[in-house]
Amino acid sequence: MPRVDFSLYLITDRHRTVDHSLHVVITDALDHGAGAVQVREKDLPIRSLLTLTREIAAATKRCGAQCFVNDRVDVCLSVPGVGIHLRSDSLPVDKVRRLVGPDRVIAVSTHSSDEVQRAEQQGADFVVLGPIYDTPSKRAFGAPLGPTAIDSARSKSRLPIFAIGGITLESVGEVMGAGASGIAVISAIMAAPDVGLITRALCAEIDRHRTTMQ
Ligand code: 3NM
Repeated sequence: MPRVDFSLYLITDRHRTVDHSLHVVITDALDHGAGAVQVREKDLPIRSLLTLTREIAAATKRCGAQCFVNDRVDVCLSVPGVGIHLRSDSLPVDKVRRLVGPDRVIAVSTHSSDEVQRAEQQGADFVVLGPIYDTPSKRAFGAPLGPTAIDSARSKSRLPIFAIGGITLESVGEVMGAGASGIAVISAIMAAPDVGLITRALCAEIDRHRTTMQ
């Protein structure tokens, strides 16, 4: 079994949900095809983050999905089986690998093909690359990279690359066509009025474009 066996990576933001609790959104998304969930609740106190990560890890396990925690090696080590998602300026991947051991999956946020290559050399299991499109939370980092950044990173690295930043149902074809292994989303699912419906649609669109590429 490959360490990265999913193509729809859901990232949490409990402030973005509409009409539903975070738990309902996550359960619905997992029931309808999300293959991994990253717990990214930067403003939660550490004990609440630990509790939430435990709950989400139990939900992902029930569905055969994977759970990651954003940047907190201590929380990762406190919850069996949980992976870690590092920022591009977090502790280096090789140092984190020594802390978490060989079995935990390590993901890294990247913003250029150089960063993708560095993550690969240091032993990451996969990267997210972005922002591919405009997304409000990342405007401070300058212009979006555009889908050609995926092509360029793909040609220099064998790591699975997940496109992130403003990904919607309409853009799945373009990023998969550029060589993405999958997509990472916050608002497309978190803020959806019908989480099950959009999750199924995103999975179907990913599959359709994967098939087209083969
Ligand atoms: N990281 P949405 S873009 C958390 O480019 C995050 O590294 C990004 O949210 C990066 O799917 C991003 O709502 C936000 O655009 C993704």
